[in-house]
Amino acid sequence: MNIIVTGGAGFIGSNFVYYMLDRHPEDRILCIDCLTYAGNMSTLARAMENPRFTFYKTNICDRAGIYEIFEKEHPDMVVNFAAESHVDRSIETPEIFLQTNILGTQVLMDACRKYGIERYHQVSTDEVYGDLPLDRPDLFFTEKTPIHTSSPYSASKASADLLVQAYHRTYGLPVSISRCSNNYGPYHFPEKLIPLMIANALNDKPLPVYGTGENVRDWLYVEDHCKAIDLIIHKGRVGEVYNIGGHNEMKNIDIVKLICAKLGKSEELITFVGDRKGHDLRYAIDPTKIHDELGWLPETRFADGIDKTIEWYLSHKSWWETIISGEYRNYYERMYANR
Ligand code: NAD
Ligand code: TDX
Repeated sequence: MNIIVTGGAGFIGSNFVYYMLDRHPEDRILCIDCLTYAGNMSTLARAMENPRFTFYKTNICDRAGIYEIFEKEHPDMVVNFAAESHVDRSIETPEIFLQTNILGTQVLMDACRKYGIERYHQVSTDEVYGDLPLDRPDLFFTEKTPIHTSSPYSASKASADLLVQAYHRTYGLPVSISRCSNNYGPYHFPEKLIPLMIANALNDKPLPVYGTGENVRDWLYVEDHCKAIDLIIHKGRVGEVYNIGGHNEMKNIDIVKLICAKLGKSEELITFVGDRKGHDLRYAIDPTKIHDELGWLPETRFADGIDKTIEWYLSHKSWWETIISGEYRNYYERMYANR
């Protein structure tokens, strides 16, 4: 099979590229990524040596460029990871989120319609369901939970999901959608909570916790997410949505304290800063459907996953040090200086 993976130079996309190259020696992986600030060719260095991997530096909004790739490669499947993915940046500059996340999705699906496809898979997020209250631990997001978004990022992802469902109903495009909770693991860009705290702690810099730090996220090791998507594209039902989550809820402040403890750093580095606008309180996924239909369960316990992740950041310092010494410094200054 020829499988297009968009956004493969980013965090989850690159992990998926490596997962698929390892697990499916019969498949070719065609990565499309325009290399925004979040995309990194050094992440794909090992894949570039594999004859079953091809990289296209193309924007998913570039219709002519995307059609050209489809014409040449005759893909059997598309897995769309390409997105602007950081909530804080969406609050600062929403427009690019609407372009890439909604219009880029449309271009990819138009190409699928024009050239034919076995499966178009949209990688979505639990954030499309909005948030849950902190005092109702009995509540979880199911696939039937109404869409109710908070940030420009989540609104753009929800819009894309609706468009994907419309292309299925109207044009019969064979689609599937997965909505996943917060991922962590190797190649996570250091603007997100876990890698930012690891990098700052290692550099003895303040650890900026938004608001009270009581907000809850449901953490999933990235490889478990990749496995779930592999199952959905091969065995999942067309037209369906599958929630993917780890049943692993943690308060932000507890994650940051854990990182301090693991790295032998003082909790005095923790600095409470102004809250994120519209900050979602709690995400928690009910993964019953994907478990019952496809037998998926998360395999990595958080205790093991966080150790592997910290170990990875310790042994790949040049990967993240290169990132945080570049344009990232301006971002960090803008986002945190007067918070
Ligand atoms: P990321 O920001 O690390 O990577 C995004 C990648 O997409 C980058 O390589 C970037 O260069 C590329 N890209 C961005 N705009 C593009 C465009 N217009 N054309 C081509 N390439 C483009 O993101 P991530 O954390 O790996 O997330 C991947 C997907 O998973 C996203 O769709 C996101 O919404 C979803 N998701 C992420 C999480 C999470 O915890 N990170 C959780 C649930 C869902
Ligand atoms: O410096 C920080 N301090 C802090 O307290 C950062 C960067 C984050 N936070 C908080 C905000 C959130 O409550 O940590 C929590 C996690 O924040 P992020 O890592 O930015 O992730 P989140 O906003 O939960 O969104 C992530 O999960 C869902 C991904 O970035 C999305 O792409 C995905 O859809």
